[in-house]
Amino acid sequence: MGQKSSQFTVEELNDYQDLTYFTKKEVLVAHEKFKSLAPEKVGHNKNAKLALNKVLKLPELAANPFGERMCQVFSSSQDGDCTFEDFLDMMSVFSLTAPADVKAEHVFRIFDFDGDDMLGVGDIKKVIQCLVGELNPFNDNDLKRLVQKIFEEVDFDDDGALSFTEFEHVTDMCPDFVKLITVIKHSVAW
Ligand SMILES: [Ca+2]
Ligand SMILES: [Ca+2]
Repeated sequence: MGQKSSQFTVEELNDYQDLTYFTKKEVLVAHEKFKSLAPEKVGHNKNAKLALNKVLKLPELAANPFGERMCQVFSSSQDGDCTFEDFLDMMSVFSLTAPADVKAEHVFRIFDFDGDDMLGVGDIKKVIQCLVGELNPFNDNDLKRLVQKIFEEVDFDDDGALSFTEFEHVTDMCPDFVKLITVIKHSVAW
């Protein structure tokens, strides 16, 4: 009596703590955020699936140029709709406590728009377009040159696509790319 009731059992919280980079308390904070997006649904089903447009109302995602793409990557139904568990995974991977290599792996998946496990010219163009948004300062030639420059720097085996290993070098060699990744890290970090 008088105690705030949780929608989770102790076992569930222990499991989430083991499976994420969050403490139990942080799991509950994440759930409060998830619930605030659709209290009527999540209030009686803690793991209710929310439509992509609801999830994107989270300020951290709304402000992120890759918000929609991130939801798609973490969505267990692969359409961007997220259950709490999908949402928790996403928040956890981009939290401050998640290791850099885990973040890099997921950034790679987010950038790999066509899902072929390589970052091709088309993927990198989309990444740049997401970043510059509607204020696009590049014409087609600028964009082409920029992509060319990136590939000259980091496509070590000259196969016209970046593998994950090549992508890992990007952060060292090309400061602009570091910025891209930091955008994601910072806007979701909390
Ligand atoms: Ca690809
Ligand atoms: Ca390559």
